[in-house]
Order: sequence, then structure tokens, then C-alpha cells
Amino acid sequence: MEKSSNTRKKSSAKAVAGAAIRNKKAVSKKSKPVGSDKFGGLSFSLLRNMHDLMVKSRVLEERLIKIYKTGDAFFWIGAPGEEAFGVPLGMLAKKGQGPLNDYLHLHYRGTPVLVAMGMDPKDSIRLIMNRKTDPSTGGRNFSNHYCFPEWNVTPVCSPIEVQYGFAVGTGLSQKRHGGEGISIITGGDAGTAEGDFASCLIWASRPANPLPLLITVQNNGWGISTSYDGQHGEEKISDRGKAYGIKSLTINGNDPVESYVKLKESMAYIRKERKPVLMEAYVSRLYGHSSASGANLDTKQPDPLKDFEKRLLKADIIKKKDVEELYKSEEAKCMKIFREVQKELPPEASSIWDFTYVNNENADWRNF
Ligand SMILES: Cc1ncc(C[n+]2csc(CCOP(=O)(O)OP(=O)(O)O)c2C)c(N)n1
Ligand SMILES: [Mg+2]
Repeated sequence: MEKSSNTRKKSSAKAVAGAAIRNKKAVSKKSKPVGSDKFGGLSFSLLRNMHDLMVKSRVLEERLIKIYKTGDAFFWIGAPGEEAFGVPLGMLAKKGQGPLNDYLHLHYRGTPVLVAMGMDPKDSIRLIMNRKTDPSTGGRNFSNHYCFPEWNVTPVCSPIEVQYGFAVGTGLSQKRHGGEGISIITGGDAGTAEGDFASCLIWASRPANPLPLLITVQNNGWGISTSYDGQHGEEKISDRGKAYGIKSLTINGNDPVESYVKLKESMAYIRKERKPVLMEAYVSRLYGHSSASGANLDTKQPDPLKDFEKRLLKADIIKKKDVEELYKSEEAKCMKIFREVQKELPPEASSIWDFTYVNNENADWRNF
């Protein structure tokens, strides 16, 4: 039954507070330096690069939202608030095709990962605007449903959590093949209620054949409008990995330094040991779930980009003037791309059956 708006308001306030507390807990735990200094021993050029990529991802996502709001796209869903986790993940992924490289089974908040891997923002804008030039889906799917076979980025699926099952397949092939390639999965907290998540933990951890999987959960405290607090008996999602003997941890995914350090450690372990890691990362959901919930900025959530920026400015690692220039030039770049993509065409109706097969043949039933 529908909740009254009053009850919903109360429970959403509670969930926001819950997410803030979870973030605070993680922050207070991590406020002890992770490495040799307060930036985890990371070099200044790496920190600047990480900030640069986070800005690129944020500006692109905010452009996607504007494209939706001006009526130039039907739907928006994406990743503002997840840059501090997604960018380090994309930077550390072994990019390429085939089992010696990493497979990425992303969900619909993958823009920061792909920006860090070098995605052209034009490809993201073509996707949300359903242009036939969109390399991911030929203009047939919506925002953030990426697919880049040349980088082992498998198609993002709208049904939540199925990617945890797909990853078992690529993980098995990588285990059999040998080498250091791993399979990386991203997904949301609410989705872990699906059986696919449990199946993934089981397949990943069988003592007879453990799999090289980096199983991540971006915990933003919400599944659309259902708050985390009412749905999880376990204290932390990562606790569930322990029952399977999987190396498991929870991190503050709003801190790019902590994300980078912990991801690097975990990925090195998986590459070498050929065993899984379950990593839960607390993240923000800065513009709500999607355009279906309005896509307006939620100022109550911590903003990982602004917080990181403040730290870098204070430490004199970046300069205010350069930061302002960076935002300006990225915004101009995305606007120019939008204007160009506006002139491109949607897919033709006749291409609807492309890449759909029955018995290895094109599935257009009219030709049978
Ligand atoms: C199998 C399935 N059930 C329901 C939905 C509808 N749905 C889309 S997103 C979503 C919430 C997912 O929440 P979470 O996994 O926490 O990810 P978040 O959106 O918060 O990042 C739901 C229920 C769906 N897409 N697929
Ligand atoms: Mg969620």
C-alpha cells in the first residue's frame, strides 16, 4: 500500500540521517591516516588526476540531467555522488579485451568508472539522447547503460543485480585461462536482496574453485524510495561475505583516498591469490534515484567531490583558479558535444532486430 507523504517524509529523513551516520562512522574510522600521510601516501599528481576525473564525471552527469530536463532525453539515471569510489576503480582496472584483462559488470551508475578509463563524454551523451551513433546500444537503451566490448565492459542490464551472476561466468573463464585478469562487479545495496547476489557469493567462494571476483556494493542507503534501515538484518552488507569465508570489508566510498588505497590492496590480492573480495562502499546519492524522482540536488548528503576539493585546496595541492577553469572548460566541452549530438539521427525502425538472435539467426520473425 502507498505510504502517506507524511510517513514517507519521516522515513526518508530517517534514511538520510542513517546514511549520514554510516558515512560518519566510516569517516571516523578512516580519519586515522590510511598510509604514510593524510593522503594515504598517494602522490600529488595522482591526487590531482583523481580530482580532475571526478570533476569530468560530475560535469558530464550534470549535463545529462540538464539534457533530460530540457526534454532532449526521455530518462536519466546516473552517478553523481559515487565519483570518489568509481574514479579510483576505473583508474585501477586493467583495461583491454579478453580474459587477461579485467571484466567490468557495472550497474547504471558507472559513469565515473568509465570516465576514469577514458570514455569519450560524447558516447555518454549519445546514449542518453538515443542516437544511432551511440556505441553502447545504438540508441536503444537509456542513460548509463554502457557497453564497451573492447574494454571488457559487458552490457549494463536494467534488471538489478543480474550482473553478479554474469560475473561468475567471466570469473570462471579467467580462473581457467590463467593470468591476472579479474572480474569486477558494481551494484546497489537494495539489489543485494536478490538471489543473484547470494549465488555470486556461493560461486565465488567454493573451496574447490574460488574465483577472482571483486564484488562491490555501493551502499547509498536507498533502493529507490525504500530505506536501508528497514530492510537489512545484518549490520553491514560486507558481514554477509564472512559467512562464506570471503575476505570482506566496508569502506567510506565518499573518500577517494580511502577508496584508492583499499581497492588497490584488494585488487592486488585477487590478482595474485585468485580468490574473491567483497567490498561495501558507503556513497552518496546526490540527485535522488533517477529522473523518476525529480533528479534534484539533495544538499543534505555529503558531496564527495566538494569535500575532496576542500582538502586538496587546503593542502595547496590544487589552486582555486585552476579548479574554476577546469569546471568552466568541462562544462563548455559537454555543451558543445550536446549541440553536435542534437544534430545526429535516432536509429531506424528496421534496426530493431539487430543483435537479437534465434538459433544463431537474426530474430526478425517476419523473415522466418
Ligand atoms: C529485478 C528488478 N527489480 C526491481 C527493479 C526496479 N528497480 C530499479 S532500481 C531499483 C533500486 C535499486 O536500489 P539499489 O540496488 O540500492 O541501487 P541504487 O539505485 O540505490 O544505486 C529498483 C528496485 C529492477 N530494475 N529490477
Ligand atoms: Mg541503493
